[in-house]
Amino acid sequence: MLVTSGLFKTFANRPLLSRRSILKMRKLNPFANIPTLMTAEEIIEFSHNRSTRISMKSSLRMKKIERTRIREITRLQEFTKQIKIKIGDVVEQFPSLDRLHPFYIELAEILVGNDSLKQALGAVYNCIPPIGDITDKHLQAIKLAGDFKQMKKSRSAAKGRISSILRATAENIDFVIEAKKTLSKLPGIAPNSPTIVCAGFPNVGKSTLVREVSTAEPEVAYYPFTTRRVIIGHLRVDEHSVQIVDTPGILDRPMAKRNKIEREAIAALKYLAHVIIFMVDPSEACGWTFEQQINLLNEVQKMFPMNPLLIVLNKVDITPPEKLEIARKKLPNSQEIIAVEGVGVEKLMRDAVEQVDLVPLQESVADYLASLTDR
Ligand SMILES: Nc1nc2c(ncn2[C@@H]2O[C@H](COP(=O)(O)OP(=O)(O)OP(=O)(O)O)[C@@H](O)[C@H]2O)c(=O)[nH]1
Ligand SMILES: [Mg+2]
Repeated sequence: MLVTSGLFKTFANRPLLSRRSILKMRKLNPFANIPTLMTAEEIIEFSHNRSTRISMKSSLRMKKIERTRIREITRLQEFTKQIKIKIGDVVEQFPSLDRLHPFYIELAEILVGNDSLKQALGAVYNCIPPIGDITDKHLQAIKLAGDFKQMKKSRSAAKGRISSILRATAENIDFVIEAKKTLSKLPGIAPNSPTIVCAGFPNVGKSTLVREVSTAEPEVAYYPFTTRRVIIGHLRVDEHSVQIVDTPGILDRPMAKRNKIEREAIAALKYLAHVIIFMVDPSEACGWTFEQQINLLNEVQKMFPMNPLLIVLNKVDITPPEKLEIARKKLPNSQEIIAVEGVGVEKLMRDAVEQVDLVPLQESVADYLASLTDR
């Protein structure tokens, strides 16, 4: 528990953000707003049900065959209309990848593959013209049909052929649905809030720190690779609303050898970090040596030379004095914390926010607010 008063004590008793506003933050993920999408079979069944339930108005004085003709035409039109709406939903409700925040573009690439996603969306969309053609052709046949049987036959032939087109692209629809499921779990990012990204080897205590200072509740465990995706927490540092990003641990190895989870962490550093907190565990209780952690630190500094970076020695409560001495000598500009007890974390957050150039962020918020009143 926290020993400090003021800023962080408030978090323990009263969360910074209500559940509602946290849900709202999630909505900042463009994939979280996509409505539920139907599979090919669901679309067919839904459209069929709609088409059989449609009521049509026709005069009772009309001949029975003409009333049947109108009914068959209306049913087929309704079937096609619903199919097109639902196919349109799959494609149009998906945010246009090119216009997204680069973090989401990169994550979509890592998690689902942007080319595969675009190809699946394109294939689904390409079903619409042939469906229109089949409908027109069969509507024409119904209009010209001389008896009931022919009318019904044309209507059901059209529905059968349209259903086949849809079934042929079922895999593409499934791909889009899966992609939506995966991407909607990504955190929402407030693009103009100062953002601290916490990185380091697995098991060094990143999630412990993020839990301690923010609204996020990432899992903490004594074993490595606990955090498997990027998690965002929110906190207030004086008058600033700040985001802190917990990342999966990264190992000291070449980029080409990194797995999807590590690449997610790198994407957070690359696209979200205004300031990086690089956490080192000098006790080596994490399972990796101090030297290995230094190598990773050097690599991260090389990858992001423009980013302010704070080095933090965590777990100083269990670090033997001789190891702590070596760490202090090697990293003279580091801060020491005990994340698990909240010791040193308030100063760390203040120092991190101080590193962020807030002026451009504030200006972009001001521009945004001004653009709202201009309308
Ligand atoms: N003694 C001590 N233990 C700590 C401290 N901070 C974290 N730990 C412990 O270290 C272990 C790993 O903590 P996590 O926060 O899960 O580490 P992580 O860096 O998020 O790990 P990954 O998600 O696997 O990358 C847990 O058992 C924590 O309780 C600390 O300051 N002192
Ligand atoms: Mg973690």
